[in-house]
Amino acid sequence: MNDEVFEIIKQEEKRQSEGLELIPSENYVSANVLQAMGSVLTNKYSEGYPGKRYYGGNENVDQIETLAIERAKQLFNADHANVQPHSGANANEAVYFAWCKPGDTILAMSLPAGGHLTHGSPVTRSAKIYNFIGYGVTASGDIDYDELEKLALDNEPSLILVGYSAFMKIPDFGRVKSIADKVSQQSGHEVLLMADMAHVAGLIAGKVHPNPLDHGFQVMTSTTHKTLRGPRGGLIISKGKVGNPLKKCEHKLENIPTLIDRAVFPGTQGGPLEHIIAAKAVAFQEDLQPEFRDYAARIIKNAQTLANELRDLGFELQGGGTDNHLLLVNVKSSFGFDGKIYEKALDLVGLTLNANALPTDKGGAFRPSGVRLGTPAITTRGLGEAEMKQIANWMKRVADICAESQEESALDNYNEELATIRDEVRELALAFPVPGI
Ligand code: DSN
Repeated sequence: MNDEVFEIIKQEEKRQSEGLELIPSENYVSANVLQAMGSVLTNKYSEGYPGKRYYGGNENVDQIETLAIERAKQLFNADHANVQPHSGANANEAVYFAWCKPGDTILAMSLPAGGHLTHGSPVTRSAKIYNFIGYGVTASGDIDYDELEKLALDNEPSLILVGYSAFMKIPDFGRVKSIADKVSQQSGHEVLLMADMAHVAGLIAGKVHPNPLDHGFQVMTSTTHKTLRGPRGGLIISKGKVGNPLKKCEHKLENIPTLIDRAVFPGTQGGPLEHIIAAKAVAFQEDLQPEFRDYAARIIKNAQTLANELRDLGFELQGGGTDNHLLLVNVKSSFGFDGKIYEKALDLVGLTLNANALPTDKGGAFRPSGVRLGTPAITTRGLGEAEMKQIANWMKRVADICAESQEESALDNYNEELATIRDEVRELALAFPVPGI
């Protein structure tokens, strides 16, 4: 094949192999997951659900989607799974659409506190349809449950959402359930409890993190490409009665699985991506194996080792450390420079992470005080305690360079030092091959 696209893909394989991926929402899939994604299933239209399609020729697709659904249910102890959302954003949008009317109130963690864009950021479509109210975190980095309760009782939301993309604690799902019960009693309406566990779904599947569905939540959304180590895509699982998605059903919590099916298709999406659904099925089977539990436990161990090392080297960590896969580092308070210059300098040495605002940042999305990093991807490659110490050490050497240069443009003056670190990172990275390459 001589299309230049394949040359660029080769360059990306090299970038991934020679660097270390510290973005907490990224991971590496297996060769089998890659193979399923690159299959002829992409040729097929299959609007509808297994056994209930609007096109012929779906006898194989039906079997694949059914496998994906059954495996997802088994992974999360759920009554129902919808494996069709093209992304986590689509999954969230479908749940809002399934349960809320325009103007309804949704209570969710605010973006600066660690929530996600799709949880009510004013720039999103959902925020123009629903009335989002944001709760925050305490100084210690945990959810501010007292504030959540007050906001819930004052505003009587239709939906309470626990979910985040920059939060390092384990949510108290039981406490949120009891708040939802109080709102229901006070308002007389049912409150949907939704958890967006995109970041930690693999930890839940690996049984090292509580499952919100075991603590009174009815719905959990996720992406499938983060800790679940599947293809880029979305997933919705739920508890309740599973009905016929082609027929209307009453707006009741017990019908949430069917309301969700109807909200995904035809509510918010068209034809499902069956090649991606096949890859989800393959990944879910991998996630059901005992080795995956070991992987999930190692993600947390590596994150905590990295946190301890960084703390010892003078990095100030939001919330003091981590209980999951993710760390937020306040580089501004630690060393005086912002997250953007640090992200850039680390990129130059082959350590990829992202600048991230901290709950205390005031509108600092473009020059945030922090960086966000995590261990799912490097744990997949087999890095362990010794390598976490090495990464912390490189991060400190790069931090020293940033502290001296202060400006991104001045990093050029440190090319030699950065190149030395780059060579060291490359050597270690190549000793831990990327799966599927
Ligand atoms: N972009 C993902 C993350 O990095 O957390 C969430 O959508």
